[in-house]
Amino acid sequence: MRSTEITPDKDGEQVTLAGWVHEVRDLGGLVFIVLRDREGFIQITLPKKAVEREVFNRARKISRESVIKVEGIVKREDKAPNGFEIIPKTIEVLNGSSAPLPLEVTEKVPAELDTRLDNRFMDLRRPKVSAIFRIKSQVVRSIREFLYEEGFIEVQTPKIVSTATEGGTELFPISYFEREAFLNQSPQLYKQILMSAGFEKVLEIGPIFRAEEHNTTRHLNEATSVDIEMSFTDHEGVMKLLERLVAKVYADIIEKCDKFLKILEIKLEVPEVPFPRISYSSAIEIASKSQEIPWGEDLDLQALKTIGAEIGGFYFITEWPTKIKPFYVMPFEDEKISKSFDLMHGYIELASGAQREHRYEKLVEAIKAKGLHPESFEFYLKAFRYGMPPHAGWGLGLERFVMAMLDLGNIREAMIFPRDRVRLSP
Ligand code: AMO
Repeated sequence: MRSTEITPDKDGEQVTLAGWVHEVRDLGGLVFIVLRDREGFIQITLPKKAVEREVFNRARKISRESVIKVEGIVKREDKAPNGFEIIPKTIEVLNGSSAPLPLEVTEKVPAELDTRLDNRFMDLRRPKVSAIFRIKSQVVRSIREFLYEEGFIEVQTPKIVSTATEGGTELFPISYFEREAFLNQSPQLYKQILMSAGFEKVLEIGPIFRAEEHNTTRHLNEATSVDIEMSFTDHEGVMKLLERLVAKVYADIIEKCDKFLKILEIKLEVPEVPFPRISYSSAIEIASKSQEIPWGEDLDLQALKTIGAEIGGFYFITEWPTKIKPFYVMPFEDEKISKSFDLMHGYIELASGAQREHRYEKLVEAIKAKGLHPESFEFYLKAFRYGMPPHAGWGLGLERFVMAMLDLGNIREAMIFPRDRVRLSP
């Protein structure tokens, strides 16, 4: 049984529970064990006179964080947390824990993030930490349900590839038999090829690898991307889909993860749709309050902080200069500007997307204009010569999304086993 399956009205019933010893309080004639399982805490009460001597003596010596199995009787007790306690008949130590512990689970003592990550198995026993991943799990489930409902087909594309897709960040090279290969930065090229294949709406949730040199609170070297691509639509169409998805996920989390939001002491509200849209040109104007950004340059952290402070919440920055976006974005008639957007939350970029260039000649030109070689992209370009429909899509960073939703100060808090510039283990 799990802790949440027991209620005070089970008074008198026999139950079997298993979990970790969160705390042992020895008051001489009375011993309390706080048992922790996946769902919560249960008080095991051992009055010296009411339990067998052997059980009593063993219980007071069990080390914290040992795994135990308890068989006992439920007793209604108003003073106990949840209104009941368990009077044990037997307590079996399934596996004892060593001492001292590498990390305090009770959350009474704060620990450095590095110590926590080094001992992540123990850190994840903390209810506040595990609540984040219970919510993340529901976020993924809600995203899937929403997109399946919209007719998307879920696909898996290769993570071992021969070319780059996104400019800007570096690739991780790997040895692939006698050749060099790379870990994929994004499923971009493959999801587009699937538009030529006639799939019309595809979804992928998978890892992306970015050799970001800098350690920041917003970057991981391995992150999870929610990617969609959709035919016969434009950038506006996929922006509307994205904001509806965000609102739906928030509504689901509020409805289904109330318990975990309470543990985290977070109150969520469903964001209002449509989200504000501001063009890149007006964004640099807002940013000019803190610094001058020449038109055509990317928005740095300081600029995004100024813009984020002014607009707040979710918003889109649209109409980016073509030259700072990847080759696959479609320019407007005024080719300096592209049909691209970023979804922001405060100063953090959560997603980017665009209508794509589906015209073969224009696409080849755009690849060349970035100093890249069309021959390296032949596997991709081929799909554009035999009937590629107009299409658009986006990629949403899952950890950034969870970070924004739960107001986490560091993206590492939203990844169970994060990879960064220095961390490759656990
Ligand atoms: P982009 O490179 O902007 O776009 O990535 C999409 C989203 O992925 C997340 N992300 C990251 N999260 C954590 N750490 C990182 N190092 C990291 N890099 C990216 C961000 C970002 O907004 N192919 C396009 C998407 C598209 O146009 O469909 C792309 O990859 O949240």
